[in-house]
Order: sequence, then C-alpha cells, then structure tokens
Amino acid sequence: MKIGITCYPTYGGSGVVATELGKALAKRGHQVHFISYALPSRLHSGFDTNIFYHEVEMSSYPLFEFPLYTPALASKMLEVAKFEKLDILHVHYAIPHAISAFLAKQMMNGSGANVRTVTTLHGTDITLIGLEPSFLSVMKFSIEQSDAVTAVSRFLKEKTSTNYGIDKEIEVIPNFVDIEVFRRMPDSAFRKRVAPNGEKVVVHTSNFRTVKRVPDVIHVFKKILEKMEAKLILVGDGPDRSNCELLCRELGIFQDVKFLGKQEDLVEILSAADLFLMPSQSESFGLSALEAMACEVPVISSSVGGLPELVVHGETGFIAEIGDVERMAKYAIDLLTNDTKHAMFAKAGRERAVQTFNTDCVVDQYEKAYERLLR
Ligand code: GMT
Repeated sequence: MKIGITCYPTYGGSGVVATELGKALAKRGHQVHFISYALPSRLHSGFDTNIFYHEVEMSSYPLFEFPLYTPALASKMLEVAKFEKLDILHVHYAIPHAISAFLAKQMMNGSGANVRTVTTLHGTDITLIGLEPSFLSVMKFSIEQSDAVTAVSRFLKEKTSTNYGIDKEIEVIPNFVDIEVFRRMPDSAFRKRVAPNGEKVVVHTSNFRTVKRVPDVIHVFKKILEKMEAKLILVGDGPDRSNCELLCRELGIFQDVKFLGKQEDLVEILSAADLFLMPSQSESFGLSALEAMACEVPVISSSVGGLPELVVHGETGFIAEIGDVERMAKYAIDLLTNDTKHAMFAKAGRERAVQTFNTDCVVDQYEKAYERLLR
C-alpha cells in the first residue's frame, strides 16, 4: 500500500505513535509518505527506501495575521496523494489534520485519484481543544467525513461519541511500543551516575503542561524522601518547568531532583528507574507509562481517561484519584520497600507490554483497518 501520514512533528505522543507506525509499515514493505511542517522528531534523517518526507511550505504575507496551515496542508496532501498515488491518507490528531484531509479529498474529486482517509484521535483534540465553541462543529463534521476513525482507548471512543454526538463507527487501536528497543538494559551506567549510593530512582517524563500535574510528582517524591534515600529524574520541558524547579527549591529537595530537559535516549533513563509516576489530570492513553512498563518499571498513575485500560491496579502498578498525593505516595513507598512485590510488578508490566501493546500486534490492527477500506 501507499500510505500518507500527517502528524505533529514535535515531541508529543501523537507524533511518536504516527512516526513509529509509519516506520513499522515501511518495514512491512508499504511505501510511507510523511506530510508535515517539519521532520517528525522520531524520524531521524537518513535514507530508507520506503519512507518519504514532504514538507508543507508556508508562505507569509503582511495581510495574514495568522499562519494559514490548514489550506497549505490540504494542498500538499492533494499533491502527494495525486502524484504518489496514495491509497490511504492517515491523519493523527484531528485538529486541523482531519479538516485538511477532508479538503484534499474534496479537491481530488474527478481527478482520478482515490484516497481513503483515516483519522486517529489521540487526546486533547477531543477532550479539550475540539470542545471549544469555535472548533466543535468543524471537528464533528471532519471526523464524520473521515472514511475510518480510530481512537487510542475505549475512554476516548466514548468521549467522542458523547461529546460530539457522533455515532460513526470508531475502532479502538491502542498505543504501542517497540519491545525490542524498549527493554531494560542491565547495569545502567546512568543509574550509577544519578544514584551512586544505591538510592531508589523515581522517573517522570512529560511535556510539563498543567494537565500533567508535575507538582504532584514532586509532592509524592517529597513523601518518599521522608522514608528513604531517593532521586527524582524529570525528563522533558514545557510551561510548568520553572515553577516545578521553584517548588523543589521551596521544599528543600532540589539536590535530590534532576531536571534533564528533553532527552532522546529514554531507554537508558527508564532502565535506571524503580518507579514511574503519571498523576495526569487527563490522559487518553499514556504512551510514556507504556514505555516505562516495557522497561520493567511499575507505574503509579491517576485514574483518569485511558490509564485504567493500561495500568492494571495491583499488578503492573497502582491507580489513585487525581490529586491524591497521599495515596500515590503510600503506594510508592509500599513498592519501593518490598523487593519481591516490586519484582512481580516489574515483570507483569513487561509482560503486559509484550502481550497486548507490542508494535507487531497493534500495527496489524491498523493494516487490517486500511485493507477493509480498500476492499
Ligand atoms: O492530546 C494531547 O495532549 C497531545 C497528544 C500528544 O500529541 O502528545 O497526547 C495524547 O496522545 C498520546 C498518543 O496517543 C497519548 O498517549 C496521550 O495520553 C494523549 N494525551 C492526553 O490525552 C493528554
């Protein structure tokens, strides 16, 4: 098949899923064309015979106060679909990609090109941004016009139906992880550097937006520190980072917290971890928690969104109410002080990643969805 993929190229989970999907499809012999305004972050430059990248050019003009990305993207989609003879155009994150895909398809009418559109809903496109009055109608319309729609969790599927009154079939296809890449490295050199005296290591990775509730991570860690020697590793960057650094200073724990900023090699960091915290306010799936599980790191998360579909309470980690820092800390201390239990949780997390969320089994589901459309 010839498949066009559009996503946000930045560090977000939807871009990661889209890029890893494209890479896996290319490995299976499909021709994959990425269409975006920049090279997706996990699509490192380098030549692959089945992968192509088409950049959306944006022209500026004094009259335009705001960039006109939606029509520029639609034109690029049309160009690629027509000249590369795409079978499928798969967009990740509905705003504005599903709208551009709809426009591109309309423009193709009568041109001989016949592309099928697929929209994958990821999270705040449905739960937050799409609900704004200025977007709601166009979101509902563009999702309904898509030839197939997938959502990354049952939670997100239900939210889409109820929030937008959409009764179109939505297939749940979860996030996935490359279990060969995301596997625990023995004798982590990184661990020796960050926790040289055998301290426990707690990790959180995110884009430091309010929705991630990073201050909760810090408060949970403070309570852990009251019981044992430990280090907190915070990976990523974003609007809340400065406040979080300030909070660590105010709480007098800054020397035990490392802010690493954006990092490429997550496996090395996760291989040093004893525990992963994800206390989010909203999370339609929680890809970074899955990556932690694949590296044998138990997860303590909030109970929102799709997280209970990923984290099995009492088996691969623990789940608590949003903001219940006391309970999260209690669970954390329990796991960090009980080696046998910790080892069981670590093993169960890895097994769950391998059995349910590995790239092969999830990419099969996308491939089958494409085949159904082309039949
Ligand atoms: O929806 C977002 O906030 C952005 C999006 C992204 O691009 O990072 O994240 C969502 O998509 C990921 C991949 O499917 C999911 O793992 C995240 O849970 C989800 N984020 C939220 O729902 C907040």
